[in-house]
Amino acid sequence: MQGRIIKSTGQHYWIQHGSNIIKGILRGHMRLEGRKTTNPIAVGDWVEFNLNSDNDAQIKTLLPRTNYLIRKSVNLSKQVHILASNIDLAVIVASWKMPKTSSGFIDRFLITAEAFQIPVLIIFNKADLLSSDETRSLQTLIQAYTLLGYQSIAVTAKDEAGVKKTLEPLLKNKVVAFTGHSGAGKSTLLNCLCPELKLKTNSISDQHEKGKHTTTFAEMHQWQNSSFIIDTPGIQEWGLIEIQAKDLHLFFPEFKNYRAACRFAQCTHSHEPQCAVRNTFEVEKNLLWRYEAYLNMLQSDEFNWNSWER
Ligand SMILES: Nc1nc2c(ncn2[C@@H]2O[C@H](COP(=O)(O)OP(=O)(O)OP(=O)(O)O)[C@@H](O)[C@H]2O)c(=O)[nH]1
Ligand SMILES: [Mg+2]
Ligand SMILES: [Zn+2]
Repeated sequence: MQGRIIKSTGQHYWIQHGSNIIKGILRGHMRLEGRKTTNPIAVGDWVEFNLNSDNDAQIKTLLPRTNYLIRKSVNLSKQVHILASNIDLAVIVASWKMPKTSSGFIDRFLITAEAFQIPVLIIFNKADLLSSDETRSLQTLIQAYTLLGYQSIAVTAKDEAGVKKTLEPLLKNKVVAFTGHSGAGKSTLLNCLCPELKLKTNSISDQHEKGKHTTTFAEMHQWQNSSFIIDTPGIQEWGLIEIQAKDLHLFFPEFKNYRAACRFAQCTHSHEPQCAVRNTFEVEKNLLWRYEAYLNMLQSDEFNWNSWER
């Protein structure tokens, strides 16, 4: 029997099989095979399973994934985690404040999605909290991401009808994954789209202006006939994984038109003479911040420099 994982607690899995939802567990060997990640089976995965005499599922095979969103934590545990798989659209719910989403976090999300060519949408939520100066700065950032080819918009969940009108055409008839920091408003936005879901939400902590990790397990919610959204628990950091330093530049779409003009075929676009990428972005100042973000990432310890091949 085949089905799709719609919820996982790590211990238990819920599988959509036709119109039924079956609770199941993993066969032991699968836990071992997936030991690279904290979750060998992720929400969105297609699996093969058997039913035991109590009508519980035993998951025996993971079917090949078309894509997935993967990250590692940057803290000491360095845990690797698949947020969702087999998706049509990856959405980052970001907020300018309460909590602040850094551009480094957004860039790492974009690079991860680029690795599988997953279409993305950047939603800047909580527009109601911004001063007019902050609104102007946000508009500049939105224009910059749009220029790079990433659809990005500002919304406020305070305006439920506005959210529905803006997001419905962008999200319907797709399998969409929502990710972002805790407290950015992922579950609140989903409730705007489909109030019947009644997803739990929680206020931001007064002291740290951070979320309280209200959503604890990833879960795929059907909100229209053929529309699905995976709500995921908020994450603090987005460490890159499965990407080598020498390939990082491939995931910056704005470099594409210039790379071939670099003097060296293996140019890292950092220190080499006659680098067309560096020459371009040092002149075109409006995207210099992304080039600088690239240089910062290259130097970060996310990459294993031993694997650098020249
Ligand atoms: N002012 C304002 N508050 C919002 C907006 N969207 C969400 N909130 C509030 O922000 C808080 C956190 O929202 P949640 O939907 O729980 O955030 P989340 O991203 O699901 O967080 P986790 O489940 O912890 O990952 C709640 O108190 C929401 O009411 C918004 O657009 N404006
Ligand atoms: Mg939530
Ligand atoms: Zn170069």
